[in-house]
Amino acid sequence: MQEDQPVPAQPLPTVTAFDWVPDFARGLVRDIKVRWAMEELGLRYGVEILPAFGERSADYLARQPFDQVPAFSDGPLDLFESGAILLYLAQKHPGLLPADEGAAWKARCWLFAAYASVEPFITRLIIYDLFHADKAWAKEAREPAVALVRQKLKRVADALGDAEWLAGIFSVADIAMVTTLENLRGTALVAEQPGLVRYMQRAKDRPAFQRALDAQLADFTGSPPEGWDN
Ligand SMILES: N[C@@H](CCC(=O)N[C@@H](CS)C(=O)NCC(=O)O)C(=O)O
Repeated sequence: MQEDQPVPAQPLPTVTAFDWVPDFARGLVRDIKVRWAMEELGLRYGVEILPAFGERSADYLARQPFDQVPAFSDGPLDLFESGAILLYLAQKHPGLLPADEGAAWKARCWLFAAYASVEPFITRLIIYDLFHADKAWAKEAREPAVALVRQKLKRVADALGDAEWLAGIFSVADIAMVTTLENLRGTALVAEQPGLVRYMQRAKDRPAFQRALDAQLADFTGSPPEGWDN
């Protein structure tokens, strides 16, 4: 290429997000994890807004086989699963994994722990509370579900101890864990673990988190489906 010719602009990495979600989900939709990581890394990104309801484009399933958000594109690369996207970003750009190899693996372990050892228990409880609270079977099932969430929260709190972050420095493990625990915001369960309350606050006080949250909220410009009663 001749020197006087402008270098073509690279398309920005892009994350998908919804145009509308009900109030209880605002700030929790998983594109926030990707936005937060991008903000921490100081990287610009684009957002592809998808209709939350109705038809999504035919090729979207090829990029996100579960027809969910987020999907992430970086040049020719299409990724799905927010945890994989976090790991991709942390491996591509310095800043969100510790430099020490052992500590970096500890961060990866904690990222997987957020998704595999904590999230399923929280999700079950949230489903009972949000969608089945009036059903007798859910009322019965809630107590053992809460007990399991309490147990997981205690394990995370004990492992964190007095440390600031799960793997030494702030890392993708903390983005994964904090956004997972945030799903309990409608309950008093995190409040039972003062160490976790401080941890969550420390993380959410980061300007990058606030920018990610503001950006997600600002992108909810759509309307609820017809007949929706919030
Ligand atoms: N394990 C996936 C879960 C993705 C997911 O549950 N996305 C939700 C939003 S937070 C979604 O798109 N829900 C709409 C649907 O399932 O139709 C990830 O972490 O990326």
